[in-house]
Amino acid sequence: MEYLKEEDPEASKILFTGLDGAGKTSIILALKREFSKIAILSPTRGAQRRVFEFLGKAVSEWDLGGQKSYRIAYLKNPGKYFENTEIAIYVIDIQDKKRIPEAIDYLKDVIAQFEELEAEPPIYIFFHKFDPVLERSAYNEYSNLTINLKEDIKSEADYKRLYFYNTSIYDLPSIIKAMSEILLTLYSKSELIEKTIAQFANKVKSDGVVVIDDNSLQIGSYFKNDEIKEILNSSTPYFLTLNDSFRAAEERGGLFNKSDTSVLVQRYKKYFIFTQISLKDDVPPYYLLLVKDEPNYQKEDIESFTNILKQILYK
Ligand SMILES: Nc1nc2c(ncn2[C@@H]2O[C@H](COP(=O)(O)OP(=O)(O)O)[C@@H](O)[C@H]2O)c(=O)[nH]1
Ligand SMILES: [Mg+2]
Repeated sequence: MEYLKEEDPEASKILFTGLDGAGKTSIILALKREFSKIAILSPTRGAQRRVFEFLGKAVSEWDLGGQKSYRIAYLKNPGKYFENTEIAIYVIDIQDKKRIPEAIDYLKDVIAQFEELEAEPPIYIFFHKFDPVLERSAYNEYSNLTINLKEDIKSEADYKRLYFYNTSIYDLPSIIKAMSEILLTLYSKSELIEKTIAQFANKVKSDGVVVIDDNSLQIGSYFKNDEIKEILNSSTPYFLTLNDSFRAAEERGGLFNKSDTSVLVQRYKKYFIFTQISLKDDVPPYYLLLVKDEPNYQKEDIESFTNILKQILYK
């Protein structure tokens, strides 16, 4: 993984900001668990600002609020904080009603800084802590709150490129959905799939991964080197044939349990894991083939990878 220099002035960045306590670090940690290997470039050290890398982008996390000095610091030197912002994500804790006016105030501050720099990056506002466990009455209340907030912000901020999401760390798909939609504005779908597969390979310590659709077409792949590429590409037909015979057996009399259609095979002194992944209810399954030096893997890693692909392919 490439490490980006923290203060590289040319690199565009994702500004990830909002009041302290809004939930920014928690969102990053949730993403980190799913994708793993988010490189924290500048660790928390009491500072209000740190930078990490996510799918090839430098993301700069930055707390607003609290000490007045922060506000003064960035007002004095807006370029340092705001320049080269490709995308801004602004997190608002909707459960902390007392601080909502403050959150909107700072948002307007952020927008004013962009205007000062004659920049107009899209701003994605996360109405965060919209937890699925909320009771129905509370759910309706928050639902109305976000609808009203959205209108308030739109009229108060007077900024064209505002987009809104309801998110919660207890509803991981809400975060993955928001992040993949945002990243899809920066990358093409196929680039994002490639980056996600590479990150997954890294997480499960695999030297090569291919994702194949029902027509045996590769929709994305990662190969550590040409040798692995060769091995995987020449093995794919074998696994697809194997899969066909499984299916035939399944149709004949249910030899195999549908929910557990993964196979582990040793070939060329390596372990191949082949599994069917379902990305949408009414479309044929996709297939995942990965090669490793060790036969172990975590089902959960494949599940979360599948969830991410789902969001990218069928949002
Ligand atoms: N209920 C709820 N709490 C959350 C959520 N996300 C974060 N939190 C909590 O909010 C607090 C502040 O979160 P943190 O990530 O440190 O905020 P930051 O200052 O913006 O980085 C922590 O106690 C988190 O556990 C969420 O989606 N729902
Ligand atoms: Mg934080």
